[in-house]
Amino acid sequence: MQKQFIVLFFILQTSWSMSAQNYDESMVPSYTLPELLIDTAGNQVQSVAEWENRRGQILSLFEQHMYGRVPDFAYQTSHTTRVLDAADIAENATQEEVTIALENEYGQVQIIILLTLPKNRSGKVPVFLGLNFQGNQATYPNPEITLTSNYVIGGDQLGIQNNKATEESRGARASRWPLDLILSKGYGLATVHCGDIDPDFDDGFKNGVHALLPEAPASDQWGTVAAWAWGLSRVMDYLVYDGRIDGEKVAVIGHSRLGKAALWAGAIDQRFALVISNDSGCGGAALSRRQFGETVEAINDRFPHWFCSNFHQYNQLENQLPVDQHMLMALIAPRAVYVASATEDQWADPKGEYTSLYLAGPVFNLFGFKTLEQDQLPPADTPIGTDRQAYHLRTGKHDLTPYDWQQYLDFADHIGIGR
Ligand code: GTR
Repeated sequence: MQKQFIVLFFILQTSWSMSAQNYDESMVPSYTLPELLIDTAGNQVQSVAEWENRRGQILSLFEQHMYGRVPDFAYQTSHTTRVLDAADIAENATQEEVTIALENEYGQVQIIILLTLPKNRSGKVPVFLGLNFQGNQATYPNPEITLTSNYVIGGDQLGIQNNKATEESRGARASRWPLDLILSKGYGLATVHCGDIDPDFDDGFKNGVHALLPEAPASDQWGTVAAWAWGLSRVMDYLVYDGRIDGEKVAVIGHSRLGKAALWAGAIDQRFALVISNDSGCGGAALSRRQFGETVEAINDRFPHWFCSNFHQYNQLENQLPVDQHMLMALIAPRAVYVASATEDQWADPKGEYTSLYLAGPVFNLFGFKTLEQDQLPPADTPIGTDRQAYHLRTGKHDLTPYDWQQYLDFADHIGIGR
């Protein structure tokens, strides 16, 4: 009886919160985006040098009002490597776990990188780096991979019980990480469980990397998305150090909330050569001002820990945000950015995701790159792109699929990362 009541409550609550969302294009309010190329002094940005200055201004605005800046703190870092047998791919690849330990007087955080590198290429290896949701063991069915002991989201069908990964979770998310395809194209894959960096629940910032600081973040300091992005940079520190890897050819990729983190990591850390947002939606690639699908209020209500607390001031006040997501795309220039959406993922607002990518064009243009020609969302399953910006709308649901990967790998080849 009690269970039925809980289920009913959940359905009512879900349908209530969904019905409060807009999925009707004609209901998108009229909006004016903040100017990308007019700096805070009111001057038009006309050169790369002027853009570098403007870039700094935009980065600070995102830090202060949305993702939160990383506070200064000291810690020591070290790493250890454990080579895995990886019997079924051993002919073509090596697989290992590299554990990065970050430590200070307040605690220790261990970030375990599952690193798989192809054997079939000479020279340094280009690598895709992406956080995963359910633990490294869920990305590939190798029984030697450490079963994460950190908090995971997901249910029985993924082998997760009470936010703990069980043996059943091994390989449960392998479809999101098509290792054979990635390796066959000559790329390596580095993946890390996001919960190693910051477990994805609202605990007042007492766990994950936040626990290396004595105080909870101030209103303009990092939430969980910024912590994940910071963690991606710590993994990047390792990748550029590892002599087998080409540190100039690392693509950072993320799906959904982890796509938000990939974009923010790519914006802050200019070492990433390619930044890939898969279905990242609100707080990721989608323009906030469209208020289509997930809104600022909806995301802050359900995930109060993702962004800095200043961002909560913009619930239902998107028009007052000093930034919008086309500016996030522009921060990645002149490096490459790929945005992808899915037809059945209206919650993430495919049109808003494409539009922000398109509107960043003038900054890529400053660097001498062509801009995307069409301002309208392209038809499904028709990837489009320039040498620095690319997009596709996949038929189907909110997910990261081999089709998506195929496009990312092709684009990485196109821009020369695979060479
Ligand atoms: C949803 C959330 C989205 C997206 C997604 C995910 O519940 O509203 O912003 O991040 O989760 O990460 O799968």
